[in-house]
Amino acid sequence: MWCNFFTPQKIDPLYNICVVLTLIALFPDKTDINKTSYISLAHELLVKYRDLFQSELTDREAAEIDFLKEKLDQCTIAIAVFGMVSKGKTSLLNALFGQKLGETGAIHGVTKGTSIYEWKIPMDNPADGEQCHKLELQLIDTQGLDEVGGEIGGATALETAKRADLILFVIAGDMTRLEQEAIAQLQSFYKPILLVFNKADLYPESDRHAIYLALQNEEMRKLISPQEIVYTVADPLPVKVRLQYSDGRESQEILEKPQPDVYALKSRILSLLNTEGKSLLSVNVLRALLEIQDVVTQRHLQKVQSSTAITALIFSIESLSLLISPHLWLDGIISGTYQSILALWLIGKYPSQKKYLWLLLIVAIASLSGELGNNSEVMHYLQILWTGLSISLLSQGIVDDLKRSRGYGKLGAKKLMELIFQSVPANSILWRFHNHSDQD
Ligand SMILES: Nc1nc2c(ncn2[C@@H]2O[C@H](COP(=O)(O)OP(=O)(O)OP(=O)(O)O)[C@@H](O)[C@H]2O)c(=O)[nH]1
Ligand SMILES: [Mg+2]
Repeated sequence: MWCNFFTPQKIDPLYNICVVLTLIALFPDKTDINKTSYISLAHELLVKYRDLFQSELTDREAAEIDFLKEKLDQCTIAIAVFGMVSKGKTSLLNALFGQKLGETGAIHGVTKGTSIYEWKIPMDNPADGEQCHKLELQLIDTQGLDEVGGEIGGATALETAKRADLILFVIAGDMTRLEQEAIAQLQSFYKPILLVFNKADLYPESDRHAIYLALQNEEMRKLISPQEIVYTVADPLPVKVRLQYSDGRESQEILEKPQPDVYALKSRILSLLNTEGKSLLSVNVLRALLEIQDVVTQRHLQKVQSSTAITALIFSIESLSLLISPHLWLDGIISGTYQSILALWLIGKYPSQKKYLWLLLIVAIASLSGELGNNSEVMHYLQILWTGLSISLLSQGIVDDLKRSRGYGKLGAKKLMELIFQSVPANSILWRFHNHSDQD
């Protein structure tokens, strides 16, 4: 882009140098995406971004990046359990772990706030040298959503939803409007959701089927695909059992509590984590990084725009110096010096744009040496025009690059996310989720 301000006929060798250098600067890094895991690539992006933008990040943003890095280092996947009160969220976690972790009860609002339970799961056939041989699972139990106004509006619920990699939304029958709205809201965080139809023991087979069909109506399909619905019985009601005695005593009816049935959900979670766990983790970390990048870029752009006054001042001084300078060779020195000062100042200010700015410096020096041999009056005015153009192109280039680097380019989280979405198997939850979000 810096070459626009040269005309090939005028300064041939410089034009060529500029084209070659621009191509080198723009040429992408040759990272072999197939040989490096997404986790490592996401990790690399995080670290690079943190190092380059250290001076631009607020304490909160730096801490968030450290948290994301830690998440990748530990291979931690957070699964948050949401739903209205008393749908069996805590019972479900107890059943999944096979032990009593949290209090349950028929009274509404047993769980207050959030509780985190950890679970380490080994991965199937991890490749040699591959990261994440074990995934550390964090299961997060939450307070019933109707306890916090039926919305994911409470600070804790909002934070939990943002941090989750996967959401289990627990219902216990046909869905209410409030539940549908809560799911729609959770979807705005771009997290895959499994719909857990708990308390299945309370419904005879025919009712269960009717509810299942209702969950697949057109409106519901926009929210959740039928493959994402799983039945569970986390804490079954006791059933009557008749005891027959062989010694002739009279038979007796007693109440016996059947075993919970969360097998389908457990195997669904485990297979999902085995096949897509790492992609899920990478995508969510990248999405969080993208959010930070957005905010930082926005702030950065405002600063660049506010530097326009300084740039205009530099241009005016440089033009004035060029106008009053008696010799062309002096013009070369003036313009070379100003361009170099500007480039060096910008390199300190925008370290991420270093490559382009060094390029500008090289071009400034090259232009100086190129002009020493020329001698014409027109060159005087061309110099001023060139200075103005190059400064304006430089500012525009920085703004454009910053905008681009937010999503794509070498520091772009979006580009890597796209690669991950392209690589996940068709019909996986991430694939469905991605295609589903694209349609919205
Ligand atoms: N029949 C039946 N009852 C269940 C099942 N799962 C949970 N329950 C009962 O539902 C009630 C609520 O269960 P909890 O696990 O406390 O529900 P929760 O969603 O965590 O409730 P809060 O923490 O209050 O929001 C308890 O009385 C459980 O015994 C189930 O699969 N079948
Ligand atoms: Mg609970």
